[in-house]
Amino acid sequence: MTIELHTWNTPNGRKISVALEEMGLPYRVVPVNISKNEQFAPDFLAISPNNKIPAIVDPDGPGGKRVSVFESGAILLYLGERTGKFLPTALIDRVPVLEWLMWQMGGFGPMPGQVHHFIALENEQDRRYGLARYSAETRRLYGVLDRRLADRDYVAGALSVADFAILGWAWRHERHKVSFADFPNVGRWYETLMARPGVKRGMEAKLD
Ligand SMILES: N[C@@H](CCC(=O)N[C@@H](CS)C(=O)NCC(=O)O)C(=O)O
Repeated sequence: MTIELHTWNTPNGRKISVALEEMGLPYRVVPVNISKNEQFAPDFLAISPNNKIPAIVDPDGPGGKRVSVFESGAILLYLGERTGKFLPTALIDRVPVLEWLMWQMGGFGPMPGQVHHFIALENEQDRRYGLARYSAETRRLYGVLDRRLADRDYVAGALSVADFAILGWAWRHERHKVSFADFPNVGRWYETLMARPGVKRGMEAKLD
């Protein structure tokens, strides 16, 4: 049955359209225009109480029951469990997927997200400290990722939901002023992923 994807055209939104396409799950986009505060509508808050996209509704969840899921990391784990794709079952193989998914959720998203905020400020005084702080942290995170990818194709062994999570933010590297020339292993990983037909469809899907 068709999954509802409540989303908008943002890095966190793209993680899920990419995952759904790669997993071959049918879905229908329900746009939530966050620039018009639609994330505060009671119907949306009922499935996403933190007023943030993305969220999904699976009419055919566990036990055949309708289930909603918010927080992109939780959604990726849910979809991985549901399909058995891009989420290994053996604990020893799952550990690095969980590590790199949590790494993305805790840092490689919140930090470049702050760069996107501060870079857009017009007042130079307001801008300077925040931009310096969050740009440095964002570059540090790219360095961590670059070292991780030095001797492997994907962050956690086989291609996994952790790659989809990280890709959503790497997709916006130009906006947070990061050049892959400085992080060549990330650049190689990015090009490999973006060349996949499923990723392409997920990146091109109309989310707004
Ligand atoms: N930790 C959340 C973050 C989601 C998030 O920050 N969503 C933003 C768009 S990328 C949003 O909906 N912002 C609207 C708001 O904060 O009111 C996740 O990964 O799902």
